[in-house]
Amino acid sequence: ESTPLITSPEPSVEGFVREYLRELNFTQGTVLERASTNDKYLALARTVRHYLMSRWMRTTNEHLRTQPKAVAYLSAEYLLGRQLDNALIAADLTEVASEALASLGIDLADLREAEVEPGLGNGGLGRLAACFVDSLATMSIPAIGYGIRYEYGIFRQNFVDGWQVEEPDHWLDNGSPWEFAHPEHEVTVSFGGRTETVTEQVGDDTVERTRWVPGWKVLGVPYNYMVPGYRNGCVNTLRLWSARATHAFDLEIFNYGDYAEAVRAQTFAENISKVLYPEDSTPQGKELRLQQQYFFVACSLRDFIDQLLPEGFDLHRLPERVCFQLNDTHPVIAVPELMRILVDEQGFAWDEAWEVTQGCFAYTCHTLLPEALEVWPVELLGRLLPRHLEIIYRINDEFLDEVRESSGDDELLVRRMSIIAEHPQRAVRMAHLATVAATKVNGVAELHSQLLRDKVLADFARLWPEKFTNVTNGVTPRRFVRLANPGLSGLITEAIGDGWVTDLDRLRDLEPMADDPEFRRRFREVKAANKERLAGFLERRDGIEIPADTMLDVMVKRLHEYKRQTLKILHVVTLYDRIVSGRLDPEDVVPRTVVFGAKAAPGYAMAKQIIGLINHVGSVVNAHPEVSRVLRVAFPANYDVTVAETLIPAADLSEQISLAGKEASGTGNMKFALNGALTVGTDDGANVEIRQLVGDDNFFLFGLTEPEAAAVAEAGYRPSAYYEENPVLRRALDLVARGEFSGGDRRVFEPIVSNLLGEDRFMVLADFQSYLDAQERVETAYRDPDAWSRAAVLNVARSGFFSSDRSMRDYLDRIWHAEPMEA
Ligand code: DL6
Repeated sequence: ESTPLITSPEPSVEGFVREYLRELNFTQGTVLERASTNDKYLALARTVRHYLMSRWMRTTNEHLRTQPKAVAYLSAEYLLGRQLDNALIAADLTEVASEALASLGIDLADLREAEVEPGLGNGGLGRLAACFVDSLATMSIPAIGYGIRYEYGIFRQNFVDGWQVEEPDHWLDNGSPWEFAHPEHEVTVSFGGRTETVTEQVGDDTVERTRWVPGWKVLGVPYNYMVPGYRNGCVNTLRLWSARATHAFDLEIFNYGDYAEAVRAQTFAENISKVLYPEDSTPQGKELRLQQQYFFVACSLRDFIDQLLPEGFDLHRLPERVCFQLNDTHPVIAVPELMRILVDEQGFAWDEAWEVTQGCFAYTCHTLLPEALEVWPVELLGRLLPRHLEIIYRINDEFLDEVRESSGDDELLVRRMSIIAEHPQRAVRMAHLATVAATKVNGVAELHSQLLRDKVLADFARLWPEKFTNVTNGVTPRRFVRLANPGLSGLITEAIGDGWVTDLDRLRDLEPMADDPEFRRRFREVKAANKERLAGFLERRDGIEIPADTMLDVMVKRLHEYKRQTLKILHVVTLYDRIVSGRLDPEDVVPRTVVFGAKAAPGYAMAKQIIGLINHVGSVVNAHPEVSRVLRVAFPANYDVTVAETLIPAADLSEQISLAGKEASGTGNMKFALNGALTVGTDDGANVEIRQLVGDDNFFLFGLTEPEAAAVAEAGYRPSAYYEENPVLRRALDLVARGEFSGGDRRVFEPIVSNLLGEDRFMVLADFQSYLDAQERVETAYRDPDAWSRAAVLNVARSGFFSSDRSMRDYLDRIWHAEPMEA
């Protein structure tokens, strides 16, 4: 029985004013006349929380009372974006808050700007996790998100002379009004040490048990965040863990009088949740990263068992109560951790424990690049988590027996499938461990799941075909349409009602509007207003000028060679060259502004070179009197969720140009289509499904297909042949090589040029001509604004499938088998 709840206030303007002033005076400790913008923002955030609080308490209580099957999403990253507006729309409070603030002489828009977004993720994978928890709450699914409360999120990107410079992200500096610390629920996490065998008497039998004798410990303190569903009374929880030194640790050292050592020990422990690793596709053999991974899953499993299950719960039944979804391999160390809890702490027999464990985990793979599949050197894992390594060995032994039995002792197959790699060093293959343990393994788009089955995990798919499934990614329509694009939202709602916000398939009802000239006109008006809003935003933020009336051609995503920002910039160079050399009359060019947004992992030298190239080309293009009349390059630094929300609704053209077979899904591609941009893209990731749905006529396809690219690679790809045979390509590359964009210095971009000519792993040169042809088709189409906007409206109407609500339904049907709670 829980105590009666104090209910949240009913929304009214006067009530809101009262709550707000109370927060400002009593919590923030200031008065309106002297309050800083940050004071006003913090008071507003706390006021909004009041209105969600009783829903949150009620949802939590209901979960504890009814013990439904829950989804526990384990993710090392959540790229949340700003919280204020999302909380306001979820609680249906935007108007009340804005009127209330206006009556106090405050503009809500000014306070929005004061919020620093928590950048607790690198890119698509972390943003996907944030979309998923939003959808789970909106669908009233009992769910909890577990992750890490990094003190420093993804680095802030700056450009100095066009080159990326990273700065720390002090996102907590001004206070974080959306979190609730619960030190009383701290969890102790152990590391290091050794294992030992002890004998125990169980009844008449003497049994041998292994025990872990850890070397050191840290504490995990949970911070809870509300995850409000959209106007449905449900508020789920996101629980992020922060590391603290154990008290015993520093006290002991203090007693010896070594103050400096005590502080060092504390720093050592707290480093675990200090900073987000700024890598998203290349594993780093970093000890601290493995510490982070184990830290957060150990806290989360302990928390789920101790806090969310009733006392005395029979853990044999755990699979009835939870599915732990492993978001990529980062949380996979949870598998041996659960085995350790069941076998070592709960006294389960190995087989019993394995059955429970296999029933509790499911694994999502998010990559196709072999180098992005995480492996941990056995030496490191054994030093940090000796008991877990033993458990992994035993899982592997039993698994390999199964492989031998089913394959007639095919030792080559055994080596390929083993959880332990032998070369170049002994290491644990986390994707293999996840696949062996999981009830289901899914890819994130149809093509990706097929390639997982056929290539990356083919041996496993042959052994267990029924384990493999697909769930195509999705994005939340609340943040990426309703909030980010109020103009389009209003237009849609006026046409088909507001049900689309939680049932995005309803966008189909817009299809007939594509043929209505008046609707198309208003659609164009919305796009134009969004471009104006973007222009103002970039002017204020970066001093970047976006000319009115140009096609907005946008490529925003992490900087990675496989995504091929190089192909886009070579297109820009080609346009520049044609105009400067007089082969193209600027009058014949559709004016366009090419916008880039991309962070490069700090250790990824080639990606940083490409950023330099884009900025240097941009400077030359923008400074050229003739070229800049029809072509501009804009590269605002520090692309993040907040920038995305202003940029995507303004875009005309969405660049999704990875080499086919390399991008697992992409989710930016979905956001653009939903906001009425047309895609120029390869047959890769979710582009395939986008094109199928929006129709060939409304999508600019180019490039090799995955089987074609594989065949080219197989036959021995020679990029220089394309350079030799294509004069347009040759001119573009020669310009870069000759130093046209680097003040005549040929050395500056030499690594890019020689990489493209010598290796070009992602076949930029092979796809170059096809890409130029597609861009010609784009130009032709854009010259007819009415036909373009018809295609854009059809993109919106036919993209409802890409709601993360649909992704959640697919996970529920195919993997989780959990049910929504009664509203
Ligand atoms: O599934 C979310 C997102 C996909 O949309 C991208 O295509 C994919 O590149 C990204 N994967 C990663 C890989 N990280 N690791 N490991 O970020 O996932």
